[in-house]
Amino acid sequence: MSAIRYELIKTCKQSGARLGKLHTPHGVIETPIFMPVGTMATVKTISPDELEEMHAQIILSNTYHLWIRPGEDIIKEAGGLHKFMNWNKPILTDSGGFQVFSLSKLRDIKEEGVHFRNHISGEKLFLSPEKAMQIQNDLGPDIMMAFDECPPHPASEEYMKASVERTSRWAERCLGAHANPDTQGLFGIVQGGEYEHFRKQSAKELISLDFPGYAIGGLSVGEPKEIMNRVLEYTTPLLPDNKPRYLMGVGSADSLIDGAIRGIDMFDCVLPTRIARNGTCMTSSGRLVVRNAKFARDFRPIDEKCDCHVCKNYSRAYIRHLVKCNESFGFRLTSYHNLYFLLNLMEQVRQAIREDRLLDFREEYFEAYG
Ligand code: PRF
Ligand code: ZN
Repeated sequence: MSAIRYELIKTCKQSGARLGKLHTPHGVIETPIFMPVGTMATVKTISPDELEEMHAQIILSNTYHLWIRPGEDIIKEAGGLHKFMNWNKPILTDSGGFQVFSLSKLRDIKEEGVHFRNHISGEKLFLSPEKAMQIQNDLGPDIMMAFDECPPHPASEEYMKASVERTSRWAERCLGAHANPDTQGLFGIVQGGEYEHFRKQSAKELISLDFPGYAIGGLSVGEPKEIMNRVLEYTTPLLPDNKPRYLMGVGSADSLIDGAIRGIDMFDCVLPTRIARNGTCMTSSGRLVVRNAKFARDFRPIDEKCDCHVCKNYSRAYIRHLVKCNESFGFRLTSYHNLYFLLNLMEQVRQAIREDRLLDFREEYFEAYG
């Protein structure tokens, strides 16, 4: 029995977007969904109670960071990541591959795995498909990710071919090393950059290994949005209808809508919480930089159309003051609002799919967004 089961409820007659349910050991997730990121076993500044209050259904954490600190042995001893951080809903962990590529300058990719240096202490480390599986088995998330390579953008055809083929071999090793397939689902990651033939090859090789879900990696790495949309247009139809599709590292409001239209079910990104910590808010009329002097005497909420706890109780002027003074409560308020905003956007996307009107919704949304 697979730990993860995707149930397709319906497809939008206007756009082909999918409304579904993802069954996991820690509950059912309604898709399409945005997953807040809790890299260090905490969604920065937000408590698990607050995440529940804003209807977060699943969060993401990172193998690489938790391996380095505090170490997966300590989290295993605590009874697993859910218990350790007091979050009893589903958790997905990324495999560490991407974090090694984005955080470590000195790295050496070999067939057996990747040698690199700890981005904090400089200590020599080695991560492989087998090690990434052992760490994720010890952490105990509902969904684990295969150990892949996210190639740089742009990458030559020659480089991409070698990388995609290695990612497929690594995926097979991940399946072989996975100790708990009955309680933890392992997703494969389709790579191939913007080369249609490599996306096809990658999807085909991974599908033959029969994962309970598939991610699309290697996007949002510096390419224009039109390219990402085109890659999604030819990649999602290659994936099986009865498995979830996860677009990794994408979290701007427009890309969530455009991804859902192209058949994506799951998204994650640090964007809402990262920009919140420098005083930028996502709103129904676009981004609002609350630090800006023009908000000094603006006593309206961040977004007049938002009904989150922050928008019901605090003004732009107050939040600007806190953020300008580096008060941590200010960053809590902007982080809470931004996460609520994206979770609420996905609820609206699901409703538009139910009503077969996601393309109309997109038009209306982009009109207001400016
Ligand atoms: N692979 C993994 N994690 C990721 C990515 C990837 O390609 C991306 C790409 N946007 C974000 N996170 N394992
Ligand atoms: Zn709000």
